[in-house]
Amino acid sequence: MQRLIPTLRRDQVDEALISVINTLQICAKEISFRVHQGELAGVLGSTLDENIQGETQKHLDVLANQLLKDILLECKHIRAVASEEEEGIVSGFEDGKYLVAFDPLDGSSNIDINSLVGTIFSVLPTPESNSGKPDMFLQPGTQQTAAGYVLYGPSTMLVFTTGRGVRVFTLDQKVGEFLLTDTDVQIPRQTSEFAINMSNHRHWQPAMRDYIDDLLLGTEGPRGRNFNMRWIAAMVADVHRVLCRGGLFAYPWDARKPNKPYKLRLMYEGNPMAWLVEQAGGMAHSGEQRILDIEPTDIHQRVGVILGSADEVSTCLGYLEGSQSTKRNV
Ligand code: AFP
Repeated sequence: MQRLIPTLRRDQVDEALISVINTLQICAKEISFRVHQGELAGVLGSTLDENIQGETQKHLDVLANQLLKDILLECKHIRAVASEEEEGIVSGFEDGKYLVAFDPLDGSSNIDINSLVGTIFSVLPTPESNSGKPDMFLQPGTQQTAAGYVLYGPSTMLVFTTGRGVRVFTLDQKVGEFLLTDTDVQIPRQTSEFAINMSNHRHWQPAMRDYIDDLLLGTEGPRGRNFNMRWIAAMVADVHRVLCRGGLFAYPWDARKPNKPYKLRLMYEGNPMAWLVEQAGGMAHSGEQRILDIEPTDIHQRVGVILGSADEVSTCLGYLEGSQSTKRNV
């Protein structure tokens, strides 16, 4: 089985980017070790703090964030990093070619139940302005040069794209190396499985409720077939399932917080996952536009997400079309 670096060279990836991805895989191994040690590493449980998003921080969130920052900022090709856990950006080498945005431990509420978590990352080119400020990161997802995630599950997997399809590597614990286990992930166009937090049903816009209600009607409804539901409560794991066997994943507009109606973050979750899904033949949409075309205005901005099997995402968008003006009438 092929190792990471030779695969990147075969894909003719730029040497500086290879170095960035190599640094990311070093971080992944460090975090994987601690996640798998669990209680034995003494890092489970919550801190007394909240992160910049107002969410309770877990000890492992803090540790993963620190590891990523410390290791990535040693790489001379990295100009700066932005993390879900940090208010501002952290600068690296002034002439670094790349920026890295990451969610250090997505799904961290799963840590204490020994369930799936992961690290999501997005690599962007340093813009000409090289301002050293957060605005360097405000580039649409179409500008990403690499994006992916590490899933810390029964096995640790590194899944990423550099724009030449989606590659999957599995960490061989015996030799401590990521080995290529899938060269070209493809999401089936059709699916009978969806993932959404159903407890938010009453807060969605009416068109989203109609779409999900029709899925639930199964053979007795307009879709004429039964749909299965899965929810791991970690985007990284739910999207991994979609990449493995298809499905629709959605975290849509929610009426509870009128000025912050979305939960997921564009730079650390929406963009990298959208690019992976598109590279695997799927679709990724905010409910209003293609996620990768969104011009970000803030490194921590949130976004609606509907992604997965192309035909199913199109069907869902068909329900939402023309309903934008009714959003506030839920
Ligand atoms: P945490 O990292 O704080 O656990 O949040 C993960 C997440 O943002 C995303 O990965 C999930 O899709 C979503 O939350 C699940 O949240 P709910 O189950 O509360 O809807």
